[in-house]
Amino acid sequence: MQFDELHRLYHLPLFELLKQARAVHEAHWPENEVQLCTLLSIKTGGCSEDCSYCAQSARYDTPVDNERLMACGDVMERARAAKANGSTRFCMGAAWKGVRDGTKKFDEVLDIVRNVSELGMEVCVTLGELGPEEARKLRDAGVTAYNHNIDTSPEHYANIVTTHTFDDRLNTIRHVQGAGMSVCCGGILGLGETVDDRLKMLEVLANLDPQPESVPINNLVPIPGTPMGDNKPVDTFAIVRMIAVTRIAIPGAKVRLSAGRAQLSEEAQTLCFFAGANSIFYGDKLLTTQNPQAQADLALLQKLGMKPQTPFTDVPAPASKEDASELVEA
Ligand code: SAM
Ligand code: DTB
Ligand code: SF4
Repeated sequence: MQFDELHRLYHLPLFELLKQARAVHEAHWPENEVQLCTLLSIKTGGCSEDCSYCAQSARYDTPVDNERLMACGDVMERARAAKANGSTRFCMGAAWKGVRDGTKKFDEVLDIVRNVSELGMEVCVTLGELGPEEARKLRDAGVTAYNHNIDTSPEHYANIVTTHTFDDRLNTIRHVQGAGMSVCCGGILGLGETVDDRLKMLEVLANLDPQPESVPINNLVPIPGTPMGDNKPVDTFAIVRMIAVTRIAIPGAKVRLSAGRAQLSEEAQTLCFFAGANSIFYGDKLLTTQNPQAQADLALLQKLGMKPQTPFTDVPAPASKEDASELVEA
């Protein structure tokens, strides 16, 4: 789907847009389920990059303390607790520019992934830039999805980050696809972008081949000390419209209502679910910032008559390597 069509959909009368998004949602996701994902920051702060929204960049004086890579046993404790609380996906984030094969830290991450993947949840990691070899090793260790966001439009990206480029992000996504992992890729609303920037970001996401398996829509959590620390919240209806257009443009994706949910009312979140969001981060903390309390989330889903996604007996396999290499060659 191209920009003009996304623009037309976005600017429909709200109820017409929601009607179309509902129809797509019900055709693809009839179960009325919400995926619960637990996030864990396995290596916090001290990042070399200058992403101007991020609490973990070493360039800004933020409230976050730097922490080394967590020990495997400590990660496993958190992963087991996440599973016991009903999460079906465990997402581990590291504040790195990227990872390189042959380094001690990469071997440690592979070991963590191998252990977590035995628990029977989907395993997602977000470690920054990857090459083809790193991608293959992560897949073999048991990663089901790799999170790497494009965050905003190609045009706005250089206003937000200068230490890597939009094309660098796309290259990593290609390597993830080439290795046969699912791609989790989305962005942030509230970085001083225009609505057209948001739709240009969505155009890139919708034209990835294959389309992303999941699309996190983050709302900026303004972090004191960062260049975006005083940004104003995005209007709720703009968030809802963006989710609805994402649902229509990428019908098979989990659309994850991600960071910034603690700043949204229950009614605003409900509109987001109605528009097509079917995944959330679950648990009291995101990477470094607050998320709604787990009990409050379960109570909200119950009030709405929605169900947490049923835990798996078998974790769904990502696309086979053969399929993926055909896609890359095509
Ligand atoms: N270093 C890795 C990377 O850049 O891909 C992984 C971690 S990074 C924290 C993952 C994503 O979290 C970012 O791409 C961004 O979309 C989101 N994020 C980070 N800080 C945020 C904030 N303050 N508010 C909302 N979303 C944020
Ligand atoms: C994503 O798109 N959002 C998550 C996850 N992928 C790694 C991270 C949100 C971080 C919010 C800010 C923080 O807690 O530091
Ligand atoms: Fe934050 Fe990731 Fe950017 Fe590092 S690369 S500053 S962790 S968003």
